[in-house]
Amino acid sequence: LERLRAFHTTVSSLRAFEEAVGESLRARDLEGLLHLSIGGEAVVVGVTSQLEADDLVYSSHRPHGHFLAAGADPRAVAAELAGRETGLCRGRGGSLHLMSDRAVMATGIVGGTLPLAVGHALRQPEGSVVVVFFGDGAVQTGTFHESMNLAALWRVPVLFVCENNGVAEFSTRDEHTTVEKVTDYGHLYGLPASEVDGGDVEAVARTVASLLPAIRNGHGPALLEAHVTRLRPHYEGDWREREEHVDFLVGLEARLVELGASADELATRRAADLEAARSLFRSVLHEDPLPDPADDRSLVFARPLP
Ligand SMILES: Cc1ncc(C[n+]2csc(CCOP(=O)(O)OP(=O)(O)O)c2C)c(N)n1
Ligand SMILES: [Mg+2]
Repeated sequence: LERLRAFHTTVSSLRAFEEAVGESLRARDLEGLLHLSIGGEAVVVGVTSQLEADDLVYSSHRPHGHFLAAGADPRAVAAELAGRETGLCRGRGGSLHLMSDRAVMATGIVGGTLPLAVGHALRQPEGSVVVVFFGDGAVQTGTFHESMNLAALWRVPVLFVCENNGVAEFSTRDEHTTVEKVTDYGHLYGLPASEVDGGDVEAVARTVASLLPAIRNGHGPALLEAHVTRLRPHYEGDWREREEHVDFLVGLEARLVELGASADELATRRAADLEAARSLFRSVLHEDPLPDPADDRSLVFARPLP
C-alpha cells in the first residue's frame, strides 16, 4: 500500500502541474506551443522511481513530467514556461528547451535527444545509466536507428523508453510504419526489449528494475515500449480534441482504495496538489521578472561579442 501511495503522490503532483499549465494557457497567462503528458505520468513515475543519484534523463517535446520527476525545481520549470528570468533557462527556452542538471534537456526536434543521450552515456561513471524518453513517432527518425545501432554495438548504458501513445501528431502508427511493435527493433539490434502497460505504474517500475542491472553492469542498452493513452490533444489549444479515454489514475486510485486507502484522502490530495500548482503559477506570473533583452547576446555566444 505505501509503495503505491508514494507512486500516487508523485503522479498526482505531475498531473496537477500540467492541469495548471493548461489552465494558465487557456487564461492566456502562458504562451507558445505546449505539449502535455497528462495520461502518461505512470511511465514517467515508474521509470524515474528506479533511478539512482548519478543517472541522467533526456527528454522529448513532452518534457514537464520528465523534469519534475527527475528532481527539477517546479518553480524554475513553471518560470521557464512563463518566460521569466528565474526559469531553468532564464526564460529563453520555454517548454521545448528545458534544461537542468539531472534531466539534461528537452527538445522540439523529434528524435533529437536520442543521439545526445547515447553520447552523454559514453561519459557516465561506471554503473550509472542515461534514460531517454521519446514517442512512437520518433521511432521513424534516422536518429533513432543510428542511436540504437551504435548503443548496441558499443554497449552504451542507455535505457531507451518509448512512450507509445499510438499517434505522431495526427497520424496513427499504421499510417506511418509497417513495423507492428517498437520492441521489434530491440530484437533487430540485439538488445533486451520489453513491452509494458504504461498505465500500470508498478508494472513499469518492475520492468525497468528488470532491465537496469544488465545496463549498469556494462552489457549494453535496453528498450522499453510503454503503451500510454494520450488524454489531451497533441498540443494544448489544438481543436482536434481526443475522444474520451480511460484515465489510468482512476484505476490506480481504485486499487489504492481496495488496499485500504480512503477515497477521501486521495481526492483531498489531488485537490490540494491542484491548488498548490495553481498558486505556484499565480506567484511566478505576479512576482518573477521578465528577462532583460540586453543580456541576450552574452547568453548566445560562448565569448561575449565586444
Ligand atoms: C524532426 C521533426 N520532425 C517533425 C516534427 C513535428 N512534430 C512535432 S511533434 C510530432 C509527433 C511526434 O510524435 P511522437 O514521437 O509519437 O510523440 P507524441 O507527440 O505522440 O508524444 C511531430 C511530427 C518535429 N518537431 N521534429
Ligand atoms: Mg506518439
